[in-house]
Amino acid sequence: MDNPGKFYITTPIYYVNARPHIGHTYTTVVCDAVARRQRMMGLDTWFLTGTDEHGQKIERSAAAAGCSPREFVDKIAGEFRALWDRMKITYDDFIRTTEPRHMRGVQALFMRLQERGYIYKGSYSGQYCVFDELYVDAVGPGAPCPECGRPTETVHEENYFFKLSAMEDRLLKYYAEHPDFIRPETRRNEVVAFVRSGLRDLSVSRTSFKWGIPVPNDPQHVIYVWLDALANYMTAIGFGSENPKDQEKLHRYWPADVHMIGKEIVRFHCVYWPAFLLAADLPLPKSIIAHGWLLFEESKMSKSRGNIVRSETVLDTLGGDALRYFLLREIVFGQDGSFSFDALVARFNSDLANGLGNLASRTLSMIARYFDGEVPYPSPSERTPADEAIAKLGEQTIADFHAQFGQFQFSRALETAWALVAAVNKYIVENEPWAVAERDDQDSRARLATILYTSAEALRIVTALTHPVIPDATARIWTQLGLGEIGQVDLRSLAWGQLQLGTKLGPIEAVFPRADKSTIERMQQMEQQRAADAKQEALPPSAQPAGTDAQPGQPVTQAAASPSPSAPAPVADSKITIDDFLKVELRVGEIKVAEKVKGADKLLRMEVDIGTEVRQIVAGIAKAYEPEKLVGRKVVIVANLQPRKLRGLESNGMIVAASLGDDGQPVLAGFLEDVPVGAKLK
Ligand code: ME8
Repeated sequence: MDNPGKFYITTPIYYVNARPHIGHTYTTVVCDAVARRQRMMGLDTWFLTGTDEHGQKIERSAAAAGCSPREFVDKIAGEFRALWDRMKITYDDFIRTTEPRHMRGVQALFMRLQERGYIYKGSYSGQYCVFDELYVDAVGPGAPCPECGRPTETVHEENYFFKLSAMEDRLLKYYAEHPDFIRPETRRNEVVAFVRSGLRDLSVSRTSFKWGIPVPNDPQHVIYVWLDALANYMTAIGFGSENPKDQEKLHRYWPADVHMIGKEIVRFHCVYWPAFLLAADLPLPKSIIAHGWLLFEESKMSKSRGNIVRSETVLDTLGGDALRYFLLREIVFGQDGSFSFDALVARFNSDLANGLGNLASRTLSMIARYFDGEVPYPSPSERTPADEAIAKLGEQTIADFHAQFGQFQFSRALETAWALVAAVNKYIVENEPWAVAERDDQDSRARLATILYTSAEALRIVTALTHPVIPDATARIWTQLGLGEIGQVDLRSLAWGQLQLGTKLGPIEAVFPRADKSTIERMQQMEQQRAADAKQEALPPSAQPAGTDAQPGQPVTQAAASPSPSAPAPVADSKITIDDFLKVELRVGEIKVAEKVKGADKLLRMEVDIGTEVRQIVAGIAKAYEPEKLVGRKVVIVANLQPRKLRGLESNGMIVAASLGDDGQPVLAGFLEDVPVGAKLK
């Protein structure tokens, strides 16, 4: 029996023959945003991701890399997991198909199909595509695969077969009775047409390689990778385990609510997987949602085409929220969409820095300035049509955003939220709170309170709604609004007017500093460097620098460690690559305000103009510099440091100084020539 209060969502499990790129990140971020929102809608949510580690393709990749399949899969699976952790993907479980819990579950499923008479032994002669892990209708040695165009291999194998041909009618009936099973509609139509055209039995075992799960009682054969891989959605939540806790979990979450996939694996998920489940008498997932491809340089981003972009490049420059927002806003879900650094930076600046970031910083800083950091009391009787319009739009935004996001129309939902952001930014400009604040009468004060309350309330609503998409920035805006932990918000009861009067704001800081043109260059350089590193790593072991094959525990001698003439020079441990250096953003800033920090005799609090914004920086230079003499001085600052707190004050960057003598006396770095504020150092 399905439990209506739960929500179980899965990503595909990614092959470990390649490192993660933005294409993998896309599906994972979509699922993460959906899972986060479902949790905020009060659902008992389970979010699964993982890695697909068996098969000939992986076996060959490991051999090419000169290591055992086990070492190879451990390394790449670790990279996937580390990336998701770095991106704060809120997966509840990470399944690897080489784990015992999975292997046991796959064997249980195989036996269940066998017991029910759906698996028989036969033999196969024909063409096989290793890339797609698929027997294909192609004739003759080396004939191109009809799916991907790569040359196929001729195989003659004794195999176990699954009676897929017997499932045609049941599948068609199921699709007809469950119109939402495959989404979007275009994919559903393709699948129905494919099944209608007739299904042939499917070979579900291989003897040509060993890196897989043995067929129960016939270990010469390993189980077909797609039967192995698809089963992860159930083995991860306990299928095949006798443990009552696992069984309870299986009961609690299966059937899955959403299998999220890219469109190239529709057939496996929408034909084979339901056929296996129908034959095994197990409940089918509720929906399979296929999205389009992320294109880069006009073709599908994929390792085999060599046109990938690594997520780390964006994380190191603009941050995780920028990438998440871009993917969900720019790409119309379901369709193919292009990734480019230019489009990413343009979106970042227009929507995040100028849109939401600007709304947050101007609203919060005016409340801080004019109302001592407390959410003001709007005048209940004197709402102008402009105030009413924003309140109404706020209510409408909540309703529309819920409906659109609930339908997986992420781009439209974000457009809806940003229409409110734009309307409020316009409302602020038209109502000129800064001018109202100049007038010292009671009516003006009440008007100012209404304008700022209205703006803050709209900001709160957009922040809550978009938290699943841009979790970091929204959590920070939420704290600045003085509202605590954003993850605790119940989105079901979100409504206009809930912002409590008198709420004390938290410390204010910019959430999205504008990116400039050099950001694009930095990202391009990082990608080039990464591609070069990857190339060097992919060299076969004989081409690796000498000395790297010393036995563990044995010292590498000087002679052995020096590179052979043809080998690239190894990077010494103490040196960093240009890539590392490019991560540090150094800028010229001008100190606008400097003052001592109470109770800390070494610290100065400064406000430093860095061209795009004024930053608060706290630095331990009070013993060496009089604050008043620093005002107007140009300094070098590290602009992209994580903010940190010193004596309760947030410091947003670091001032570069030489450190002299044993006590580290600071001497500020500077320039002999005049340099403009905001100039970059490189
Ligand atoms: O197919 N655009 O793994 P895989 C959009 N192991 N999404 C992309 C993408 C792109 N350019 N590139 C990759 C497999 N993806 C099997 C799955 S599931 C039981 C087994 C995403 O590493 C998208 O979700 O080739 C796609 O379906 C998946 O990564 C393919 O990952």
